[in-house]
Amino acid sequence: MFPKEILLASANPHKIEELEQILIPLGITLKSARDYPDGEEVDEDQPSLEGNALKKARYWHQKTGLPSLSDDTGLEVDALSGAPGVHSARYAGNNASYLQNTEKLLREMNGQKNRSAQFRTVIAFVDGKGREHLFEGVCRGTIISEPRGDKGFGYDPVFVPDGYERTFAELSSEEKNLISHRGRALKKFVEFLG
Ligand code: ITT
Repeated sequence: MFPKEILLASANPHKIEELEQILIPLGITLKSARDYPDGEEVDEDQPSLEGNALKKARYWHQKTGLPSLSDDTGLEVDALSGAPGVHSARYAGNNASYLQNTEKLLREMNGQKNRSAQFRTVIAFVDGKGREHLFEGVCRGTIISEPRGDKGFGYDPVFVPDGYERTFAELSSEEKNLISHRGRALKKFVEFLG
């Protein structure tokens, strides 16, 4: 049985949009941190995506009593031993913009022959009874050297998913959701809900 209401424990409007696109058609009412202006920003200080995802979902479940879903995502680049990984949001420093993070990535990748990488999303779900569940989604691809496209967010303009020629930033959100790390993790979550 689908819960009637789920709290999306994210402050990232792009992520919220991608999550809404899949969950709203299931008839689930979605709330987010924006509905609770007194909510605090959860410090993402854990060493893994799993740890940060659980921390965010637990905080919002405790605050609201609602089943709460969070998403922690990292770009894991093979030639950089998995960096920026869990540090993807602040690769170029605290409060770095998407552009600054992407520029740093391209500098680190300068001259690299092996450009393979993956996005990995961990969704944490704390259900109405406080039980915790984790779902993972991976999307493999290649880091290109010149950004292309203006859709999506984050590192999308430099990531070409395997089997495609366009970057994530050149795909519609429907196309991205079908094959993306987040879309795949969400699919497992929806299957779990039954
Ligand atoms: P919340 O924790 O509030 O959900 P956040 O932006 O801090 O939002 P993450 O720590 O999970 O989220 O994201 C890390 C960074 O990874 C994010 O700032 C983007 O730069 C990048 N990122 C996440 N999902 C992405 C996607 O689908 N496409 C491109 N980049 C993405």
